[in-house]
Amino acid sequence: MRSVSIFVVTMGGLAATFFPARAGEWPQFRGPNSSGIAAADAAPPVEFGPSKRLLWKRPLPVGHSSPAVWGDRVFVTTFDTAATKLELICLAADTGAILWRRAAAAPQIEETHVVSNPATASPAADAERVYAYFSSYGLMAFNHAGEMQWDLPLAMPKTHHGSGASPVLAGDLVIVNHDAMQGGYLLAVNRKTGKEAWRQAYPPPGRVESYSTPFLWRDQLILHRAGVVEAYQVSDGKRQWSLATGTSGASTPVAGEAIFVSTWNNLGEDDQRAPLPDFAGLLKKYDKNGDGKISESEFPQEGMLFTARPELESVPNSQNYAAFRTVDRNRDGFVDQTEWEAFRTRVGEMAKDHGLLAIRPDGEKATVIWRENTSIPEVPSPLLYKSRLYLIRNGGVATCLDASSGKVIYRARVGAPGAYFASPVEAAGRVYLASSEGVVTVLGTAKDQLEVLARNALGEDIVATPAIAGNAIYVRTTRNLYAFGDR
Ligand SMILES: [Ca+2]
Ligand SMILES: [Ca+2]
Repeated sequence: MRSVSIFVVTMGGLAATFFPARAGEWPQFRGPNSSGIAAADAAPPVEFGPSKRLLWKRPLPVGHSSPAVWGDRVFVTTFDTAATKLELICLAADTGAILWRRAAAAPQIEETHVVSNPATASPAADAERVYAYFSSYGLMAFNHAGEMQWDLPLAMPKTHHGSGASPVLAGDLVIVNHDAMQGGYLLAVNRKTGKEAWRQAYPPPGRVESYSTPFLWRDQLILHRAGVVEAYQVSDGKRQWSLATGTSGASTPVAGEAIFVSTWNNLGEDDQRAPLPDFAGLLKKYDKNGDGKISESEFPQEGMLFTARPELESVPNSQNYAAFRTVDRNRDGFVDQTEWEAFRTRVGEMAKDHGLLAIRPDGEKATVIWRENTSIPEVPSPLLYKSRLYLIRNGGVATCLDASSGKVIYRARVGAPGAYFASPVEAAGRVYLASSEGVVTVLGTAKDQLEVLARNALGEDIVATPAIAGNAIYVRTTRNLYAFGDR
């Protein structure tokens, strides 16, 4: 235990200096400490594309994970759909040549949401090893030559939509949010040995798994989980504080002086809530036999739209419908006025918790310093750069906020519509935003209004967050991994 306490002291100091990255390193999901902030001397191009500043292009099996970069190596996880094979692939950073590939012997493959994939966890890398995590398999570590260092199979959790969290490095540990509908836990494993350091079970009720990557802040791991933001001590996994809030727990927090979490509720914004008529309006539209209540056959067959994801209408299961049985609480086969108004009230209450929260721990709880409720992304994480927060929402709606006050500096469409799953990243004072339709928009950060420096169309769908190391930006589309930069 002594070595653990020494490590915590060291770690606190390191975290306070924000893990400055050196050139050529993008060690895990969203780079140094999952911040999305590249090394200070990173110099990726502004304008690039399939025929502009292309260093190399490598076809890969699908996967939504981001590349990790360490020195002359790029690591990425993939899923070969036809062969049902999960792999960690190592490529040469200068040529894109595949140096080695190692399969995870998963006994079964997790079911995922249609927009997700069993290879969503980005690898993490350090000078000695690379760590790969698949929810369907567990954790593995290899050295840079591809020799297995250790192997830690984990029972596959039961989830609604599959896993989404990536492993992160914290001191001597690799941390994994191995979440589940029930029985999920936070796991810390020694980097060198693969031995479990601690395992902290998430408190019940679970019901819905979370998808976010833990964020290391001082000596705590900040977790954004379904219905809660909470912190665990790095040294022993003990829960420190928690803040209950209605959120799906998809995006990764960031932190500076305060902690910023993009909590998201599918009823949280005006354009996500279908207008539900009052009971008189409901009767007028659906009460065909005029008995003053709505039978199951009168209720709209497709259900009643009650939450929407604007601009994602073409994505299967992206819109939510209220089923008749959800509203007919007493199961008498009719929706009456009491039930309908109770349903509308429930919807209104569920809508309350939502927004980008700036929070500060306060004993076993946390205080919300400020909250921004509008244009909050569901999946992309916030980016904190020079005391400003950058958010990108579906449709290409960018919001820039003052991190200390929450004041909106600007909110504007960047001109690249469609869904956004990739998180914003920063390098050389520029913010890079990748749309699912394959456009990487580059923003300047020096002005108080939107400044679009480039819109780079790759012509292929993008789900993964780009990685930036040295003078290159690595962009993974659903088919290829691209490296762009000046030779
Ligand atoms: Ca009726
Ligand atoms: Ca009823």
